[in-house]
Amino acid sequence: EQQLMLATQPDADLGLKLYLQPKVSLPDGQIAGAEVLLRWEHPEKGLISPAEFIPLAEESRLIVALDRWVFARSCRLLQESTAAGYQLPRISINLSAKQLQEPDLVEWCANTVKRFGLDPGCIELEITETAFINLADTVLERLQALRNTGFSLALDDFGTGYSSLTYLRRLPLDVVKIDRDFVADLCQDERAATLLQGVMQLLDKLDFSVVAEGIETTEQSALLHSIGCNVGQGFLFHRPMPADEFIALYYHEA
Ligand code: G
Ligand code: G
Ligand code: MN
Ligand code: NA
Repeated sequence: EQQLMLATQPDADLGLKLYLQPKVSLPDGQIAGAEVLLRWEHPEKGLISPAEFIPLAEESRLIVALDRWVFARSCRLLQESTAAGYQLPRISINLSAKQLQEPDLVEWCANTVKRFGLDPGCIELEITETAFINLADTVLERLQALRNTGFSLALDDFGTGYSSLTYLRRLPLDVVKIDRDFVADLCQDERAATLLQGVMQLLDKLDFSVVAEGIETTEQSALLHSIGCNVGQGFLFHRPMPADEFIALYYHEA
């Protein structure tokens, strides 16, 4: 337990690095934010994707410490950037399902942003749909409290869960992220495009901001924009990159 506590300290060197993937406004590509994605620099094997180690960490409470380390590191990045004269756009941080089971989640997040002198409004928390399969009242209250504290909440991987529409009705959300499987099918499959067009109208009526993930082609980008999606993320625009590269890119563009 003590080791878990230590590991959440942002200066602990775990061989882990924060990468940032820009979110851009469609269609002009201006940077509107960034998602923090973890990378593990293994001394022999090189860069290891979180797709390989996050599922393992999720089998135990290690994921709680890992997510909190990412959160604290991200706060430190924002603080240090501001001190160096670089004001970064809003940063999105992934929270795993297990995190929502932690009774001290809200207090910990609020204390951590305060410790770094940050406004919670500069952080968005991304939570994958499948985290809500067992939607307990305590979880709903925790989400509401996070939002009341000032964090934005994003529903990640929208459309892949079992009751996506229920989540839209019940969860206190600001942003919905369209899963990249939808985006991948968009230009080959007319029914996928029609479905997404209807979904976009629905999300617009419910006043959610929408981000499309996994945009790889200009055709996808143009189609998404034509059906009302104003923000996107994907290899077409930028791959995830080290934080210093992101800052250079953002300030070069700004
Ligand atoms: O960056 P990449 O696409 O390889 O990420 C693979 C998976 O790992 C994605 O599902 C992504 O959401 C997840 N992931 C990346 N960084 C983090 C993190 O800091 N915390 C959690 N919980 N998941 C992450
Ligand atoms: O689960 P989550 O949505 O957080 O996953 C983010 C993952 O998606 C990261 O691992 C990131 O590297 C990956 N990703 C980002 N853009 C693209 C893209 O355009 N195509 C594909 N295939 N993956 C992407
Ligand atoms: Mn995500
Ligand atoms: Na996602």
